[in-house]
Amino acid sequence: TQSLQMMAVDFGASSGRVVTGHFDGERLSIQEVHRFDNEPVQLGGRLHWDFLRLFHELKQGVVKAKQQLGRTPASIAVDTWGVDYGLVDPQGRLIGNPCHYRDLRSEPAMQEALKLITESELYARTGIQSSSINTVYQLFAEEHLRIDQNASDWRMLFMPDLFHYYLSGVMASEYTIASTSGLLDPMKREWNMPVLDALSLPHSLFNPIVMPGTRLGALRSDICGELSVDAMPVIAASGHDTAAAVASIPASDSRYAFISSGTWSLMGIELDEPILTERSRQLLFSNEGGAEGKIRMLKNIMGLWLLQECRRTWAMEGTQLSYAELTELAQHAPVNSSYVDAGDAVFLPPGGMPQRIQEYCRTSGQPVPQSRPEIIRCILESLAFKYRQTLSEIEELTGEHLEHIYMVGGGIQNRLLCQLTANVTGRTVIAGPVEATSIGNLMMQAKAHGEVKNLSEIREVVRQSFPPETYVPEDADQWEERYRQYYRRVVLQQMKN
Ligand code: ADP
Ligand code: LRH
Repeated sequence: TQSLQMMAVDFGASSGRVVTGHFDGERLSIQEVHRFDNEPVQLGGRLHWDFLRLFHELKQGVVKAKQQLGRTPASIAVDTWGVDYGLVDPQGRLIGNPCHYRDLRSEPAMQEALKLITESELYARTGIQSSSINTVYQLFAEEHLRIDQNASDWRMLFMPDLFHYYLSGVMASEYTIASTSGLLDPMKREWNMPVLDALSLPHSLFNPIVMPGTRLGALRSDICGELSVDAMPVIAASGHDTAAAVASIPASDSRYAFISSGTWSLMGIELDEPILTERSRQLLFSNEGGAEGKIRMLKNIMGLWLLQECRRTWAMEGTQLSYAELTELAQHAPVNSSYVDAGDAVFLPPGGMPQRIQEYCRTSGQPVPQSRPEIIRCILESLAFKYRQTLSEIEELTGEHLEHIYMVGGGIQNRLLCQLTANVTGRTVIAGPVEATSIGNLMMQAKAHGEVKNLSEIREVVRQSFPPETYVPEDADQWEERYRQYYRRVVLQQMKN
């Protein structure tokens, strides 16, 4: 084994970072060389990602990575959030800035698409939970793709594929990111032709699927010249951030649920085959693709988006608060007795989050949280209760008892949420690493270099390199009682509506 120095670019929905990784054959060490905000831009009535700015940040990261390592890294790979894409013409020009999955255009498109294929059929064919953010509905919203002749030779590239294309000149769709779209056959792990045809989506839009760990090509010579770096390999490691995070869970057994905690909370379990039943559809579980063809059966829960948006609103009102300060406020909040459903699509769009949370409590007949500490406390407890509900659904669907919960991602820096999760679920929470996504990205590159053989070796390396923190459940009886209160106020209430 040689010593391997690589770089990973991880674009999350709220921030991005560029990390170098040094793998000595047994352990991985990482260093963050560049971090930046990822702020969407509302323009002309549409919510966009600022792709050019993000590409600029990526290039800054390449320069800083070379500076830090003293040479060009052995390879580069990009991962991003799911479902979003850019369109390019035959000359490789980007057709507009990619739209944000929270843009409102896809909600009516979803309703239209479901007139052509039922939700049950779509789920049976793709195994993806019903949500307006899914690529399938976003593409359906782009009517010109179906009717405009000029669009007949355009190609669709998911965000990591789009970065990889502009880095290497190679067009491909990496399997894990493609698996978030609602356009794949989860059994064959290929584009789902009957679904494309039902919605008249042109086959020509779609690129070949490549498996995680595929070398796409070398860094383009113009970029090498611009940044003074060598033509390092560009690797489609694990394009979907959540898939990369799950690959680096430091577990040695399989009896666990995971929560990848960032803007979203993705809670689920790793399986060999998808679950495509009517029950898993009703419970809103997705079957996404993982490393080595594994299936990530998981649920998208609103996650810390609820807190991010409150923070943004309060900043616009003139109070800038760090995440540490927000958590501190919740720590000293009065006892909470109001909850929201952290899976409810009413929380999907940006704007006015504190008011939307208050409105949810009001219309569901609960006390309305007034102060900022009360609102934060309501968010964090609602997330923990949603995790417990989701855990029992996973156990129902798989027939397994899951002994512990692995939590990874930036959200585990909220230690209050980790402890609440342990208390409410009554399961031990094993938290870490914070940078699971970048680590998964780097270790999938190491695999492509032939330096580790498989997923269990990857997880062994992560275990040795980044010791996790354990949270033991406390006050079981009190939280059991509170969960019943949540169940009555949120879950049963919804069943009635
Ligand atoms: P994404 O990849 O989706 O952009 P991250 O994994 O970076 O998200 O996680 C971001 C979240 O982590 C924030 O919404 C915030 O709630 C939480 N977070 C970040 N830093 C801290 C901190 N110092 N204390 C508590 N929570 C934090
Ligand atoms: C988390 C994530 C998640 C969803 C969402 C759109 O960053 O990738 O798994 O796909 O973004």
